[in-house]
Amino acid sequence: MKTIFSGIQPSGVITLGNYIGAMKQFVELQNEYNCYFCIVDQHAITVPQDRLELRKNIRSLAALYLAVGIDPNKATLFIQSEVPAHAQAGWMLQCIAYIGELERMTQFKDKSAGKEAVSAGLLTYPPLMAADILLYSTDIVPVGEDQKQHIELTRDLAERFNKRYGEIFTIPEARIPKVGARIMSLAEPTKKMSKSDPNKKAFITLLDDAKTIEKKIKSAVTDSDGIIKHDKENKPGITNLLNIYSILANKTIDELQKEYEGKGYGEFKADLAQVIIDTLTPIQEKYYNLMESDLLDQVLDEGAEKANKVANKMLKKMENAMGLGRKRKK
Ligand code: ATP
Ligand code: LTN
Repeated sequence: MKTIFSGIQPSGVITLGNYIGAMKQFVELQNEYNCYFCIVDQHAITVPQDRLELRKNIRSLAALYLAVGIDPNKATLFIQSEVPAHAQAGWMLQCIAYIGELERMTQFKDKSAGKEAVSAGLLTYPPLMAADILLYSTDIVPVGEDQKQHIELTRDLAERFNKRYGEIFTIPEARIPKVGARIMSLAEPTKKMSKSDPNKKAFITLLDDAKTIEKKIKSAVTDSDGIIKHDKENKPGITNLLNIYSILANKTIDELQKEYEGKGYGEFKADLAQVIIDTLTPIQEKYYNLMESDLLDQVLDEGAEKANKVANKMLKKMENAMGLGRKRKK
């Protein structure tokens, strides 16, 4: 069975973008692969986080993983900081990564642009992500389009390590969905929807209530020509809404364009809001039940135990390959 690894940052409540680009795939993949899904809290602290908010977001993300349908009997769900091997392997990989290649990462450029103080962690984040992936001999990494560059770097680091120190890493591949790999901001449809966007109108979270969803979709930026047509270049707003609609309602873009021919944005947006509400309502019901149960801690404890076992084995191999520590008798 091939292995899958993916992570989501607990840097806010996850958005429709995270759901469509990543989480929805996880649920489908867990039946066919040996899956590890991680709450990457150490990645979240590359930008400032309020400690209480962070704690809340970690727990909330764990509950959302389960609420969307991750089955802990099939997949391993765990928190990154509860498996110390990630930070340890991350350090070793930092030592084989070059500053130049880290500076070229677009996520680093975007997140550091215009900031006076940028943490060193924001720059060295990709080797930690590489460690996440490589520790589990991952074959496939399901992610949204924005992570493609980080997976390519992971492959480069793995190949460099294998060449220098011995073939211990599996070279992973990104798996990016054909549609929905880049859901755009509702406020600026040429920018990616992001859970840490300061403008709350730019995204819909999985926990938004019906009224909020209606309001946010109603105020989503479109254009003034009134035609519901998929045209990324000239109509990025409507195109983004069509993509969301198509994925959540399981209808093709063609079907939707026909259905809404001659109809206005108002009607289209009202229907789309309803489709989103219908998708999120059952998830939210499960979520609130989970937040009150003890199941969450049990799942995370078991997940950490299993992940630690697998990760520590690879960590030992890495230390051995690089010559760290002492040689030990078995
Ligand atoms: P942040 O705003 O804190 O940087 P984010 O919303 O970009 O966070 P991540 O936690 O970095 O989300 O990403 C989790 C997963 O969701 C990744 O696989 C990422 O590629 C995917 N993803 C993030 N934003 C989108 C989007 N707008 N469309 C599709 N997939 C996305
Ligand atoms: N960098 C990713 C989150 C992330 C991840 C990973 C994704 C951290 N480690 C390992 C896949 C595999 C992000 O910002 N979306």
